Amino acid sequence: MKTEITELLGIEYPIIQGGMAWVAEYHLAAAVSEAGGLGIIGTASAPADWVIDQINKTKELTDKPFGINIMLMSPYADEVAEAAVKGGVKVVTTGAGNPEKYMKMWKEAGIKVIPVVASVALAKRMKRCGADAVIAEGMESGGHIGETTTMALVPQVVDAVNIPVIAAGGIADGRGIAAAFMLGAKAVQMGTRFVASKEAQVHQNYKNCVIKAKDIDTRVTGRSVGHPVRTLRNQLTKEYLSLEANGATFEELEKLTLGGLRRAVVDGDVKTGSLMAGQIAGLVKAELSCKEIIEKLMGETEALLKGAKDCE
Ligand code: TUI
Repeated sequence: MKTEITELLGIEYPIIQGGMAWVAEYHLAAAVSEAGGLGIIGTASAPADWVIDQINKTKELTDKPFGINIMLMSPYADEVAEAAVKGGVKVVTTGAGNPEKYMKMWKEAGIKVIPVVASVALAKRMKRCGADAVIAEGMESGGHIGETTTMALVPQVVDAVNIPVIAAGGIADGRGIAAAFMLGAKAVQMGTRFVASKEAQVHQNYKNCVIKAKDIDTRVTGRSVGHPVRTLRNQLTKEYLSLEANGATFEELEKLTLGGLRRAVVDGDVKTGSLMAGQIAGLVKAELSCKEIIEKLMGETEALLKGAKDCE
């Protein structure tokens, strides 16, 4: 399936895997790229040597394009931004901030730069400083989120910039992908659906929580400290939200979430771990391989888009 994004990135299908902290390591990234999407290594708060190692391991598993996501709140963001160049990655996505200061370096290295934006203002700014595309991510997403929904954000970003827009947040099947195309997106980014994939090196307890989740099972913590994060509800979110309601300080709240992703992903501690997932978790019913996910979803999408054409 050809779109401006598949052409830009040299991939088969317009599906990009989210650069999820702790979850998006090389096995997952390579599996998504091998299946024809764009796999992404989520560098989160890791140092450059870990990132270089992950890039090398991904290259051992696939010859296809893949990218890395740089989490701009990371204390290692500067060295990881340089590691993208040294490691010869083709695509960089960014999250949780404004990547402007790295743009010149990445463009000179021939890297395709695709920032995640949560507003029209940042999308316009990214376009002006040379972004190749933007990912418009709605607040349905898991992890660190903005304020606006995918349905409202995507068409407004599409109208504001003349570079391709990738839709993210609340997409996990062919209906979501087809809807994103109707809003003007040229590809989608999905995270939650790939958390529950066979290749994700995520503790089975966490995957089972995604598979069992219902529509109303996510919570947003951290609004009071300016870092809203969406996760599946559990003991951690209950305690956090109650502390937040009682005016706890940043330090008190941090104590609860410190190491929370590791507890979820590595230890399978689904009570006190941070089970990042989007609102669409309720739609994820089974653990499939990345190839099965991509082929199933593209089949659904093509059928829906053909149906829409036949009605014209
Ligand atoms: O970055 C994400 N999602 C993430 S990052 C992350 S790591 C983390 N771990 C624990 C606590 C907090 C974070 C987990 N999930 N998504 C991309 C994204 N970027 N969503 C929203 C934004 C965003 C928001 C505001 C990007 C830019 C922005 O404004 C920047 C500016 O300067 O205007």
